[in-house]
Amino acid sequence: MRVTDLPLELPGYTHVYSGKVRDLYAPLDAEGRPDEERLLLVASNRLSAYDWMMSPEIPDKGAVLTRLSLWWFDQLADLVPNHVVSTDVPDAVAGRGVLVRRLDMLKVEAIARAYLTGGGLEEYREKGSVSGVVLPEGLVDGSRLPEPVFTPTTKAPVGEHDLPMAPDEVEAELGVEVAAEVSRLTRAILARGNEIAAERGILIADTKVEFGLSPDGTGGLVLADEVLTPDSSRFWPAEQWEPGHPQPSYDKQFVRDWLTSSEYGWDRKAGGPPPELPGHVVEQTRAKYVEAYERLTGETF
Ligand code: Q0Z
Repeated sequence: MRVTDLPLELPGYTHVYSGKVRDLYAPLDAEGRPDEERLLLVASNRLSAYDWMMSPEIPDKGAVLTRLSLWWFDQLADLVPNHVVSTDVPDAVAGRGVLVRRLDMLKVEAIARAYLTGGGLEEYREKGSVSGVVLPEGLVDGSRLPEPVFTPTTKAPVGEHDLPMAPDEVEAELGVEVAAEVSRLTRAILARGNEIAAERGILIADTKVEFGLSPDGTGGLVLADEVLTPDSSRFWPAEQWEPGHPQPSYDKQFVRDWLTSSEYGWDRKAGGPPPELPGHVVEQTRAKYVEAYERLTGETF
């Protein structure tokens, strides 16, 4: 986050934390102390590409992704309970803020992969397996896996990269029982997501979800944070899916193409910051987020 982006001053809330593209606030109680049971999760309009924050922001991105997450929570409600309490939030964050139950978050990034690419592809090329799961021979970039594979990572601080966790490391962190449940649920969420999305022209290559537990120690795992959005998942356009090379990104392809095109000719390997996005790229990118929302949910944004 750039130092020029100050958190919002929301009356009745205090800023807790900001990630790259989202912000967390805590409601204040009558005595002005932070509520220990609730958080306000706010999705910003910020966009990152090639590990850089883009400027300007993408209008409506935070609201589109928030509505998409809320819709997915409903689609997944028979698999796992979620942290959502209310969408009654301050006007300044209307549509992109959600009041949630404050949970004890697990210190594991729960990732599942349904298609092979990125770090999973690298591991497969080296070892023929991904996170300890032996895969068939002959898979290439973009291949569909026989079934979703759980590929957890550590939660690294902002700016650092997450590292793969071996199954025994996850068990040491969570206990054998919770580790098995996190794996099962993460794979089930991605499988359900792809059942729904594939009919609507979108493939979800992989996804990252976060789970928490009630601080009172009762009850099982609760699905938190955002779920099955283009920020937490790789969305691919189904009609362009062609294993054997990197797949185009559903949401970020206009940005990537423009940044590396001759029109601007940004050399990302040279290390300098990216240019301001032109209006047409911002508008095309906004349209892709809206299109994903409308295709998946069947609702107008
Ligand atoms: C989520 C994150 C950020 C948004 C903490 N229900 C919950 N209970 C406790 N903690 C969290 C949640 Cl969702 C929690 N994050 C990730 C960071 C903005 C989400 F800056 N961190």
